[in-house]
Amino acid sequence: MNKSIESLLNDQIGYEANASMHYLAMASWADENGYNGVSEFFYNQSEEERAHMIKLVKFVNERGGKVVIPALDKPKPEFESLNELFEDFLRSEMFVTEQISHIIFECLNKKEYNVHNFMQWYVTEQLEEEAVARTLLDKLNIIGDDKSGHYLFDRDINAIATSVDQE
Ligand code: OFO
Repeated sequence: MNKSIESLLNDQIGYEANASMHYLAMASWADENGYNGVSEFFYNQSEEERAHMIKLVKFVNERGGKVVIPALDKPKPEFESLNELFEDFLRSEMFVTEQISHIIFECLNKKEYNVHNFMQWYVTEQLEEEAVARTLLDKLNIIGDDKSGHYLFDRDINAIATSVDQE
């Protein structure tokens, strides 16, 4: 495997791992603040990002590359509001999408077509995750400060997320 592509994939392993821990911190904050639906959503998101990380680790190993498991950033422990939580979620997903696009661009430059092919799965995944994050943030912006709206959002979040996933 081309060394610069190997290094980009190792960076990506770190981004997925950081996203997983970031979402775990969000799940825990939501749990602590009585948003059980939101916390369940982020516990699941955290698991998903961990699965994305492991998929990359296995792929690099299968292709004879060298995986270097990175140190993680300390996730933010506190959030002002549900809006801040979901703004961070969308920002995090947009960052990951940018990095994936960069890997794909470099794969074409370096003629690493197998990696290019493998990364298409991540492109599709990111499209879905960004769509879910945008939809949830739009709903929160409509709700504003209305507490009963937050209650219903928390109750319905997993149904909303699943319905976006299936579109
Ligand atoms: Fe949504 O970050 Fe993984 O790919």
